[in-house]
Amino acid sequence: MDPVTLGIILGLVLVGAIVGGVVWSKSRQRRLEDLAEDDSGSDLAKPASKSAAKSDGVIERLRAGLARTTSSLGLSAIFGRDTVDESLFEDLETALISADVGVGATTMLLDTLRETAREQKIEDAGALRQALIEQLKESAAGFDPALNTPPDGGPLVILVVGVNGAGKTTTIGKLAHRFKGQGKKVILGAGDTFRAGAIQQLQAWGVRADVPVIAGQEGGDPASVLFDTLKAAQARDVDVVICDTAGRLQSKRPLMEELGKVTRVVGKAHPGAPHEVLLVLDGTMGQNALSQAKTFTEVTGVTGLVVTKLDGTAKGGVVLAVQQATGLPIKFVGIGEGNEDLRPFHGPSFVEALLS
Ligand SMILES: Nc1nc2c(ncn2[C@@H]2O[C@H](COP(=O)(O)OP(=O)(O)O)[C@@H](O)[C@H]2O)c(=O)[nH]1
Ligand SMILES: [Mg+2]
Repeated sequence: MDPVTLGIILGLVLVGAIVGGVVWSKSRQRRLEDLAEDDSGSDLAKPASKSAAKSDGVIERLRAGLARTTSSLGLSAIFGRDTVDESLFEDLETALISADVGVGATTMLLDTLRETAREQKIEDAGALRQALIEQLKESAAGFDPALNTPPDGGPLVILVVGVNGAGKTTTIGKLAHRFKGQGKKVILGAGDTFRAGAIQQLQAWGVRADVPVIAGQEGGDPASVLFDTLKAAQARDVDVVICDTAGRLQSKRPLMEELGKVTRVVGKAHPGAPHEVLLVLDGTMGQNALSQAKTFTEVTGVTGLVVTKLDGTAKGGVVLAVQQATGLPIKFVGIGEGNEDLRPFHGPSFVEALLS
């Protein structure tokens, strides 16, 4: 065989091996994703026994989603020491602040923890860790993550607000999927008429979750689209209405005022609505999320928080501070981009997943 032919044959063999490898690794990735999907499921839509059997998987998934924050906290090294001394408290302070728990919240946490350590004469680092966990669980337990129920027996109307890119539309898609899995009749309103492609993005989620989307024109009046959505919901005897809105910067007053108008129009179309105004906060923003929360609360009467993208951040510590800082409950957390990657927030389990 001449060297040129040999070269061509070897080349073909090499290309074949590369293509085969890529196809194999893609199909393996798909199988892993399928397994992950199987593992999650919509808890409320499943029979109790099955859901209890799955609860380990759910905590594991939450823990995996929080892995970056957990490793940035580095608590294992801090609490792996032999003694409790001032340097341990100092390192703990640095760790909490770097995971974006915030200076104010960290100081308060540590003051209480020092006091507990003194009172209970805690000398063992493991026991101190447990005391911190208990303290955080206790403060988280004061917030009720349950969704409000409409007093009139009509549809539950949820308005979703937040700055651009926070994860509003994605959260709406996941919520639609979740409610649908619970056997509820859902309708979505494409109230973000501002951002290019926002209507199509919501419509795509509508197709995925198999729920209708009421939409108008890009650049149109969001209040009128949401008015139509509520009228459609009444006509079709829907259980849950979820309204998307355009991302607003908290510093841009007129946009915030427009959000106030949207809220009033929704209330006109259906007295008492919206029953929930969920403020979506991007978990990767850390402490900046807190200032957004404060401004939005002034304008729209936020009833609850959703913290997204906890899977992609080392700043998830903000979750430990945001309820205290705003006085508002976190109702859901986002831990990925898939249908099932929205978890109802349960403070004590969150603390367990993050710190245990
Ligand atoms: N990793 C991750 N990405 C998310 C999550 N929630 C939203 N995203 C992504 O964040 C980006 C912005 O989301 P989008 O819903 O369009 O934000 P909106 O402008 O507030 O509507 C998209 O690429 C989403 O896929 C989450 O919980 N985890
Ligand atoms: Mg959007």
